Amino acid sequence: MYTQGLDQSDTRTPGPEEEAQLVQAFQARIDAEEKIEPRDWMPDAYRRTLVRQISQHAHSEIVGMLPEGNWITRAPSLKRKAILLAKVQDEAGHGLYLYSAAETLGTSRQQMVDQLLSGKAKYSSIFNYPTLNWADIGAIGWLVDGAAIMNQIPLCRCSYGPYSRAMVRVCKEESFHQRQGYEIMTVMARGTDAQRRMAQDALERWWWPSLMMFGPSDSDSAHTAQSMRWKIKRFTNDELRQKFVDVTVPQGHFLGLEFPDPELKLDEQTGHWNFGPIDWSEFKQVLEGNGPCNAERMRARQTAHQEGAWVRQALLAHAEKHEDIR
Ligand code: BYC
Repeated sequence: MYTQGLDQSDTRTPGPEEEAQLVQAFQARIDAEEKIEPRDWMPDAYRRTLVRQISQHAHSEIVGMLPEGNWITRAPSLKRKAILLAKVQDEAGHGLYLYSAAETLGTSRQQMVDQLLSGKAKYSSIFNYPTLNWADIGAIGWLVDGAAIMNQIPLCRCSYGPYSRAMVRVCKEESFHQRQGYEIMTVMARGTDAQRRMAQDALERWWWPSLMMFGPSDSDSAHTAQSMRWKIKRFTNDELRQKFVDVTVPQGHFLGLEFPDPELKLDEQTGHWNFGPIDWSEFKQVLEGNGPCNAERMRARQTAHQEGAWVRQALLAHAEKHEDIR
C-alpha cells in the first residue's frame, strides 16, 4: 500500500537556490505541524534519519521476540502461554508495520534485513539481556514495554505520516503488553516468598538496562537536536527517561519491591524521582556487540532467515504465477 506511486516522484536534482527554498518550505510545513508524506519533497538527511530510526525500531521489535519467545513453551499455565504467544505475535506485527513505513522512504526490506544480519544496523540494547526465569517475562512487560510506550507515544505525533500512523496501533498494543507484565509482577510479588524474591531479582536485573533503552544522555546524543527540529522526536532522551522513572517507581513501591538504586529519592519540590548515575560503559559495551546475549541473538536471526528462505521463494513463485494468470 505504502509504496504506491513512489516510482513517480520527481528525481531531478534541484540547484542550490531552489534547494534552499525547498528546505525552508519543508521546515515551515514541519513548524505548522503538517505531516510529511512519502511523495513529498524532503531533505536527504531527514530521509536518512527516518530510515535509520524506523529500521532500527523494526529490528528491535523482531529481535525483541527472542527473549520472550524463549518462555512460550515454559509459561506456567495454558492461559499464560496463550497471552505470551499473542504478545510475541504482536511484536512481529509491529516489526512489519515499521518495515513497511521505512520502505515508503525508498529502502527495500531486503536492504534493511541485510543490514541487521550483517551487524551494520543497531537494535535496542535491551534485547541483549537474558530471560532467566518467569518473573523476567513480568519485568519485560512492565519495564521494557513501559519504557517503549513512554518513548513511542510521542512518536504518534512524529512529522512523518507513515511512521506516526503505524505508532498509533503499536502503542495501543504496547499498553496491553505493559499491563500483562505488571499483572504478572503483581501475582508474583503477592505470592510465596520464593515468588516475591524472583520478582525482586527480576526488577534488579532489568531496571538499569530499561533506563538505558532511552539512549545516551542528552549531552552525548548525536541526533536529538536535529530530530527535535524536524519533530521526529518530541522529547529528549533524558526527558523521557525521567518521565518513565516518575511513573514506574510508585508502581514498584505499590508492589512492595525495591529498586536497585540507593540514590533514588523523591524531590518534594519538583515532584520528580532523582536517580543515581547510569553505567554508560555497560551501554557502550552492549552497543559494541559485547552484551550477554548479542552473539546469541544475531545467530538466532541469521538461522531463522536461512531457514525461512524456502518460504520467501515459495511466496515469490506464487506471486509470479498469480501475475501470469492476470
Ligand atoms: N539501543 O543520538 P541518539 C520494543 C544509538 S522495541 C541501541 O540519542 P536517536 C519492544 C542510536 O541509534 C523498542 N542503540 O539517537 C519490542 C545512535 O546510533 P546510530 C525500540 C541505541 O535515534 C519487543 C546512537 O546510539 N524502540 O519496545 O536520536 C518486545 C546515539 O543515540 C539505543 C525504538 O526503536 C539503544 N537503547 O535516539 C518488547 C524507538 N539508544 O544510529 C518491547 C524509536 C540509542 O547513530 N527510536 N542508540 O548508529 C527512538 O526513539 C530513538 O532512535 C532512540 C535513540 C531514543 C532509541
